[in-house]
Order: sequence, then C-alpha cells, then structure tokens
Amino acid sequence: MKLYDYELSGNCYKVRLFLSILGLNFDTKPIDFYPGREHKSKALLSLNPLGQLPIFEDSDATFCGSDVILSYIAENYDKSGFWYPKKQRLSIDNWMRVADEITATASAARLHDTFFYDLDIEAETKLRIHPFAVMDGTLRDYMELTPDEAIEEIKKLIDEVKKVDGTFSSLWHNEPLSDEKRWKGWRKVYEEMLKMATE
Ligand SMILES: N[C@@H](CCC(=O)N[C@@H](CS)C(=O)NCC(=O)O)C(=O)O
Repeated sequence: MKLYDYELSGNCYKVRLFLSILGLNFDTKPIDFYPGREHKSKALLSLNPLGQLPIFEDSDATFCGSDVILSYIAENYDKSGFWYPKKQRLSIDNWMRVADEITATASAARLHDTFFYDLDIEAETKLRIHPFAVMDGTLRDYMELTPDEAIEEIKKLIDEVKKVDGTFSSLWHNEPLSDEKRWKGWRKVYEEMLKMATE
C-alpha cells in the first residue's frame, strides 16, 4: 500500500489516520505540494487528472479522493466490519461528501493565501472595466440610423459622458472606415465623433 502524501493536507491526514487506526503498514511517498506543485506534474496527473492528493495505490489499483480511499480501505482491510457496515454505506458516503463540501471553501482559502494559488476570489482587484458607449454596427444595423442620425445619437451620448467627467469609449471595425458599399457615408460619422469627443 502506498499513499502519495502531503503532511499538511487534511485529506491525506484522513487516510493516514484511518490506516493507523486499523494498524496497517503502508508506504508514503511525500509529494512536494508547495512550492514544487508536484501534484500538478505530468507523472501525478496521470494518476489523478484532478491534480489533487491523496492518491493511494494497492496491488495494481490506484484510487483518488479521500472518501473513495477510506471506503476502499475499510471494505478490504477492516475485518471487524465496524467502520463501513454494508447497510449504512450510502449514509456514510453521504457524510463524507458533506465533510468534503464544508471544508472546500476553507481549503480554497488556504490554497490561495498560503500556497499562492491563482484562484478567483471575492476581493477587489486592480482590474477596471471601461464599457463602451457606441459601436458602429449597433448604430447602423440594430438602430437602423442614417449617418446623420448616428452623429446626433453619438452627440447625445458624448454630452452625457461629459456631464459626469467620464471616459467616452467607442468600438469601431475596419469596414465602416473604408467608406465603401454598405458603409458609405460612415467615415464622416467617425470623424465627427472624434471632433465632438475632443472639443
Ligand atoms: N475531494 C477530494 C479533495 C482533495 C483535495 O482537495 N486535496 C487537496 C489537498 S488537501 C489538493 O490536492 N488540492 C490541490 C488542488 O485542488 O489543486 C478528497 O476528498 O480527497
């Protein structure tokens, strides 16, 4: 029996604890979780594609996830039948899942704060989003405005942005600037917009 182990991992600890309660001999393979991120190495991902510990090997089989490993050990090595009685397996499995769920957020916080995982957390970031006020295709295709009407519409929006001393952003594609085919007359809209925004 071999446990791919990280001493500070609560899920590895569950397996170590249970093996020792049953008095079983096992080998551990210490994994350089931090800073080495060995659990994300090619070799370990081939054993557990989730890139997580614990991983457990016995005979020729590999098991991942503390709940599955604990069930496997109990089913195969607990001769007393005390730890995983047949009639209560669903409820035991369910409780192991609940335990996993309720510790998941604390685990994620630890991964983020202690092991510097790049997780998406609810905290202020330096990212600033600048919504755009005008897009060429919206004016022409969705609002069905003529170039002159578009200039009027853009003027209103620029005035609104100026009132709050905001940043006016617009989105233009190459095509309208060609002033050709269905975009004939639209280059002027772009140029007028620049004038209105900067005067
Ligand atoms: N449901 C799994 C959770 C395993 C887990 O979250 N393991 C942690 C160590 S305690 C881990 O390897 N985290 C690395 C990661 O998620 O990238 C279990 O019960 O074993």
